[in-house]
Amino acid sequence: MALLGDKEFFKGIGEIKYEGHESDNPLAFKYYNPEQMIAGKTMRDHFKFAMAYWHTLCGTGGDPFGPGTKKFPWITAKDPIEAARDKADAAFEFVTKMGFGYYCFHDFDLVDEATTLVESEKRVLKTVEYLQEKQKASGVKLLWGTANCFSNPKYMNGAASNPDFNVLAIAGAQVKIALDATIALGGENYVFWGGREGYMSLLNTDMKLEQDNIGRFLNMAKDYARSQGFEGTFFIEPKPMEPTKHQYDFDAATSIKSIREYGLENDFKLNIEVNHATLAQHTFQHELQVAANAGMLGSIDANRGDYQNGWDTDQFPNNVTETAEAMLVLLRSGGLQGGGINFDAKTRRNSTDLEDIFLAHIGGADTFARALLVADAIIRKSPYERLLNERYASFQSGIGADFVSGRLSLTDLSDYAVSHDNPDQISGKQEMFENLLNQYI
Ligand code: XLS
Ligand code: NI
Ligand code: NI
Repeated sequence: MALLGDKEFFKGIGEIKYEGHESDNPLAFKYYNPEQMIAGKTMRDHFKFAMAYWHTLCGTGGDPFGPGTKKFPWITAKDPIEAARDKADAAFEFVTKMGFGYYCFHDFDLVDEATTLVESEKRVLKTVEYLQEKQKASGVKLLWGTANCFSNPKYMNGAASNPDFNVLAIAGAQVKIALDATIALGGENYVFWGGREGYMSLLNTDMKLEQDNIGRFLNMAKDYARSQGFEGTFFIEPKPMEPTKHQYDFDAATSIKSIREYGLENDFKLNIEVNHATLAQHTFQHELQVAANAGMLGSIDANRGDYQNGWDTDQFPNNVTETAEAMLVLLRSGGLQGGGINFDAKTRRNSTDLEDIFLAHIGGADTFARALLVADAIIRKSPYERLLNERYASFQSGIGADFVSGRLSLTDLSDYAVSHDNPDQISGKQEMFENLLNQYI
């Protein structure tokens, strides 16, 4: 491995290699084999795995009942720029050792926010210079950047949806800095997750003005980025609740409607997060399919929720069955448009060894790899496609095909129905489809 920084933080851990599922080495991939070809592409290119700066390098495990538990050796320097460089060294050491090609960040994951916008911008730009060097030395790339417009108490009433124009303007300045940073680093995409864009009580909320303001704000951000030469894709990341009770980008369907209403459909797609899907009472695969149907399946934030509790636990993926269903959607819809698979996931508060961060990402990558192998085998070897097609056979010829091509009126339906009003009962065969999935796992 090329020497990337002055300090090595993950001592004793080398490059993580593919060893196959017979291997007992916890620090090896069992299924993720980056060079393996699946459906015409390497696994590496299907996934474009990315590390999330915030969870992996910033979150030390604090919760409402106690402080952080993790002693990260890259969070020690007093000087903010020195601390940012240490963090960048840790980031690139980790991504390189994992053999992942990408990382993602919020502006103030990179470097601590200062007390003024001007000073904050200076800090971000200085850190970006260092990241440019790191990217050049390692070949690691930026999957997407974003702005944290939700942590600072200024944003307690929202950012672009804030009832106070002053706060909206500050959010604009912050997004401009984050866009500049993303562009300077050759970022392939830019994400908007609506942190506190939503409301707690309708009594004090002008919902229409707030949503229209978000539309104006997103258009400004898009126009600015394009004027600066950004050619990547913008993503909206839906989430139904948390931190606000009613988040405006509730789910994929709601976000697609907003994107079209604001006239952003040529520039925006969706970043679908597993745990956000399940919080919205949908499955992950449902959200992927909704996005794919609109031509907006852009990227994935990979994690999983907890079946028993109702918040964003951001655990690492390990449910092969759920992920295999998702990979079926991915393969059948032609893959991600511009994005990749970002592990928006954190190790548990009591997982305190630095090694645990590797184990977690290995497990996540292997879950996706195994799921992709299963989905690919189902498509190639099983009767799945045929069975699915057969279910809709009545639309493929005769009067059903006429309906699909728009040649029938309601009277035509009625005329046909009077002589066909006792159709055969056709089973949905759900259990057979489920068994097929099981067979290939
Ligand atoms: C929070 C979101 C966040 C976005 C980036 O729930 O998942 O981490 O991915 O702002
Ligand atoms: Ni996310
Ligand atoms: Ni999340």
